Amino acid sequence: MSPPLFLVLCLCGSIDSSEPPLCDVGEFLCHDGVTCVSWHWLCDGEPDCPDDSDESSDACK
Ligand SMILES: [Ca+2]
Repeated sequence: MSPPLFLVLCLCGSIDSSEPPLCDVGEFLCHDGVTCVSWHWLCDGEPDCPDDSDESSDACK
């Protein structure tokens, strides 16, 4: 009966990133990994990322 540590680790892993921050706070990193767009542009009906990932279903959930 172990506690759900994987949940904690998962949450911490998403916050304590080992990668350098590519985007400023309030920006969304496109799935291409290099393009940052404002969160205000997320799911606004117009693709702002080169790969349209700001309008993808997982970004707009
Ligand atoms: Ca957009």
